[in-house]
Amino acid sequence: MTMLHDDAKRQLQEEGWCVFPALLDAQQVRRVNEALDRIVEEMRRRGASTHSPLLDPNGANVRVYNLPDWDPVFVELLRHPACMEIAQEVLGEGFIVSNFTGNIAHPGSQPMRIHSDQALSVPGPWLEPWALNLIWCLDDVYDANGATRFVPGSHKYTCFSEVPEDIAERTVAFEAPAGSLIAMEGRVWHTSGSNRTEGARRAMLFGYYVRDFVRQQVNWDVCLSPATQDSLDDEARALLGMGPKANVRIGSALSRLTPDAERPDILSRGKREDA
Ligand SMILES: O=C(O)CCC(=O)C(=O)O
Repeated sequence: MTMLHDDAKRQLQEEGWCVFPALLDAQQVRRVNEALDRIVEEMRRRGASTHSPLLDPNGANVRVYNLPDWDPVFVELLRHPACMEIAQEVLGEGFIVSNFTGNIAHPGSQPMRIHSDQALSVPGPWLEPWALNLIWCLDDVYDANGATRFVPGSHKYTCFSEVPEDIAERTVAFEAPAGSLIAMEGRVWHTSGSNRTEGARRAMLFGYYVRDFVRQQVNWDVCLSPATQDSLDDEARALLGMGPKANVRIGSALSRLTPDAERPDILSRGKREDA
């Protein structure tokens, strides 16, 4: 099955984002939400803070990290066929998961600082998408409950000096029903919204994928418990960029281009010998 029809490809390329509705049915959304609730409950039981003061102005935003370590359902989400297809389309051959986190915005939550994820991971100029956020909506998301807000056209900014001063006023809220996936390439500037409802929760999960030469935000070999690591097959480990080898894909292709037999003589003789 292909998710990516021509219109979606065009929108991703021209606008930097696209909403894919109904990728999870109600039962799947419930299963992921239950797993998320269990994490928050367990964090509270352990006395771990769910407020990230560096990111959010107050504790109405509940942040959860290291999702693949908590429940296999999160690894399934990272490997969802639609995610693989979209990542291949936007990032091309050779992408890995840099991070996977959740942000549950409860009433009273306030926006974080506007940023692009690519600007957080690599220095400019940002000329191509080297990063991609694949965002799972676990509730209906809309302006009033604090849906992620993005700046249309901002994937064209190539450096900080091109970011306009009135960027906050240019933001627009994504709208998507629970079970949707929002694809937003790494150069799109965005922020969390403010949840101005009386009681509507807004839970979203952020799968952050990067080209495989970009250093990941977290080191899964360290963050995942031995039990989780044992549960992963080779494909999942490769997607998480795990194992002893890291940035070797481009190099292996280059060495195949220069077989020993074609090496110039000077290299095998060595300069000193000639002198
Ligand atoms: O929660 C949101 O809507 C945005 C979160 C985000 O951009 C981030 O955590 O970097």
